[in-house]
Amino acid sequence: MSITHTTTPAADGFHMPAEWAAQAGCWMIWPERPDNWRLGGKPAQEVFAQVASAIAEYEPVTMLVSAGQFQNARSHLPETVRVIEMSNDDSWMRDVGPTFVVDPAGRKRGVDWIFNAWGGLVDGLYFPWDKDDAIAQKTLEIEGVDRYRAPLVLEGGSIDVDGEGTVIVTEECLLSEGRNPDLTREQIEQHLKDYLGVSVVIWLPYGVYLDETNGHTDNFCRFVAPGKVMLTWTDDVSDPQYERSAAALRILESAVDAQGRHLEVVKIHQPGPIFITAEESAGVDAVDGTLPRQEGDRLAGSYVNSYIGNDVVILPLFDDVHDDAAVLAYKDMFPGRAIVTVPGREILLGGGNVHCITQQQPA
Ligand code: KQY
Repeated sequence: MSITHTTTPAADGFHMPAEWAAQAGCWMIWPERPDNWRLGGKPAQEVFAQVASAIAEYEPVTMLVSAGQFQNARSHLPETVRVIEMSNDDSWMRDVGPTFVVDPAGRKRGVDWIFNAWGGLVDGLYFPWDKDDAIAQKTLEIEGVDRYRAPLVLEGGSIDVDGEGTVIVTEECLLSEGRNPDLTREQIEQHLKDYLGVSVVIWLPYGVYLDETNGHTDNFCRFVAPGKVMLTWTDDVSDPQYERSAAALRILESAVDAQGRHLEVVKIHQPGPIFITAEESAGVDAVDGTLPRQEGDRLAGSYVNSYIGNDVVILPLFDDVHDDAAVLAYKDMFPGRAIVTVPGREILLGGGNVHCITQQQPA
């Protein structure tokens, strides 16, 4: 049974824990949309299966799959991965799944944000999105976890918490015209406090250059420990990413978190820039109303878009000169965890990466 509460998590004593806190498992959705994933999703399915299998070595994984893809997904996934049929519009569990919150007694509830495909009819990435908007509620029903329906258009990739009272967001995303045009910045901030159980909101101006999510922070800047963040960086001052990262750095260096700490910032040099090839572009179905994937388009590649699981971090790599430095930085940031690398390019071609396709459920 899952009850929907009309109060807020903060009022009930709940907060969103950090991703590095102990987890009960991880949720994903099987990719298949041919106007987003090239070749009917076949190359992406191989990588999603690789990510699921890697995480399943460390914690339970559930893969949500449309009816038509159930047998195909089942045959690609190890038996350690639970496969459940659930209709969907695409495969971004970070953004459509529930944000789990916990209280000091160890109880768990889930926040079900309004989902409108990253900008609705203004600059959303597909229409309709009703199946995706129902996924958080269905997930909570399956788990028997109580729910809050938040009065805010928001995706899980646009927030990052330290579990100790602080959240990072970007203005580019949360103040975008396609999400909550009738809410002021102060009203949005209050909703974040009420539904995430935080007291400090750190607003960065932008995310990664040309990120189709309007600059999700999970592709740009994330907590890796209390008082410590990683930030996508470039040393190339002529790259449009440079000013975005430099502006964030200035804010992070003067920020004070909810516990009164100044933040340590670890710069992770971006890969690439990475561009869509002619072959990759040709493999995506052209459909009116969805984002075209054209040859030469720059992709928002980032090493920050990883998954922190129990005893493990799943890190996307890009066959890039900056891969080795990213691996070293992760080993340093997460000394107690295995760093398992996966090929990031196929997921990036769909518009996100490992963090965007996963959603942790706290223990
Ligand atoms: O960054 C994310 N959290 C999701 C990316 C979605 C891209 C949709 N094409």
